Amino acid sequence: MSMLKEKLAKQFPQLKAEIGAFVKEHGDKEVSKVTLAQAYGGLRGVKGLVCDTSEVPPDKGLIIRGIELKHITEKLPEEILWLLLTGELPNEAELKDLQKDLRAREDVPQYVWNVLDSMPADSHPMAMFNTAILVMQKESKYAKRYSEGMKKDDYWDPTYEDALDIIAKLPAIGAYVYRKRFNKGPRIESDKTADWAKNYVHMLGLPDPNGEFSLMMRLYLTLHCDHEGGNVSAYTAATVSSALSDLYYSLSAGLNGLAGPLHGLANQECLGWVLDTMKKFGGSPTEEQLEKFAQETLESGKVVPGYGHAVLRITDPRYDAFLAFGKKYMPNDPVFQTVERVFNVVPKVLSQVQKIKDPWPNVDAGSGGLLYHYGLTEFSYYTVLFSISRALGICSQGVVARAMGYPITRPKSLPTAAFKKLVGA
Ligand code: HAX
Repeated sequence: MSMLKEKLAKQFPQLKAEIGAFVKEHGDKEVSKVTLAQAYGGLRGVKGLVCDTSEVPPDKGLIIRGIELKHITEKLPEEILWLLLTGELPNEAELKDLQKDLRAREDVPQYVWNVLDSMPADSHPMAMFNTAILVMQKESKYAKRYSEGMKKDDYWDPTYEDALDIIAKLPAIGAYVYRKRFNKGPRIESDKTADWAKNYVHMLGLPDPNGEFSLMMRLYLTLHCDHEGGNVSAYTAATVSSALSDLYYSLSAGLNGLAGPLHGLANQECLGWVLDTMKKFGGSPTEEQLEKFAQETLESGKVVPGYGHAVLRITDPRYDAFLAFGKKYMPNDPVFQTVERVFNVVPKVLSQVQKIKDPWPNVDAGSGGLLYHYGLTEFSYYTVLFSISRALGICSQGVVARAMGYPITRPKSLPTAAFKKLVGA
């Protein structure tokens, strides 16, 4: 048994008992109220979900298992996966063991390549990526064990196996989606000596002469890993998973949500917006020009992508981490300079619009400029990168939910007439 699985096998029963006792003792206490505006407003701020892998306080941003993001930006994504699942960072032996386990699971079935090859040449990279995950559903160890009959207490075990199987394969799948969709040549075989992020860069086939791009990819795959349980992708995946659908079904469902422009697709839209400003003004625009461009975006009824957030009320620490990386490695890159300048201007513009609750940059405002610098210029691909990272969190949340035996999700809906009656309107 791998060291990670062994650790979880010890932890989970104890945690489940703790949570069981906690809910038994305090189960009737009120934790949240729901106003009519919240019911019609995407349930913003309603505390009705449990997520133990990470939390996002509005004034702090992402905290993974109690550790603020700024303290773990140097970590490998594999270390973050261990942290998400266990609540602790791995020691050297544990990390090596996990990396070895992932490597043993990384081979992708041939039929996945065949399916991707048969998709329309102009498919969106996210549709290709999510199709590849879904088509592998028949590999699910959870689905197989469930159909054979398994005790509820064992559900987490094959879910964990599915999680590791999927995570191990995602870099190769993502890289092939890139090479296929953008005519970059044949598939590149995995480098069995590289870590998860470096191997991904290797399989993308983009130049990385001094290893900087791999460093950036490590950071990218760490920063996007998880963002508590209420965002569209995590919540969707958890809902699908709560029906005891396996992780292949639930992860692809969640990532279909990530493909929306108000969620992960902002990643691609944001760089498009930055490049549009450069095209319009023939190079890196001045702050005055950017201010005008942002105003025009708002006046045309569009959102400024990469800015605003449903939960955060500060500059996203993930954006801060990207900005720091850019300042260190590409301070003179004109696209990066524009990204920086946008940050000096857009919050001021958005602050003047009363209805916008958060004028600050989110994770998507900074990453595109860095990817562009390293030659990953096809920005419709960016959400696939986001997905590979987010799979760490979604899969971890799925394993934990199975281990805790959480039930099927079923909030209550009412028709408008019933709400009118409820509030005496
Ligand atoms: N530009 C223009 N208008 C904005 C805006 C922005 N960046 N951010 C919010 N608003 C508008 C909203 O569209 C909304 O307008 P309506 O009432 O007319 O619909 C109003 O301000 C109130 O919105 P809010 O309460 O401040 O924000 P929400 O919780 O409703 O939405 C969003 C949060 C992230 C969806 C929103 O800020 C947005 O659309 N931002 C731009 C897209 C983006 O960057 N998305 C990525 C978010 C991070 C993420 O999930 N990455 O995956």
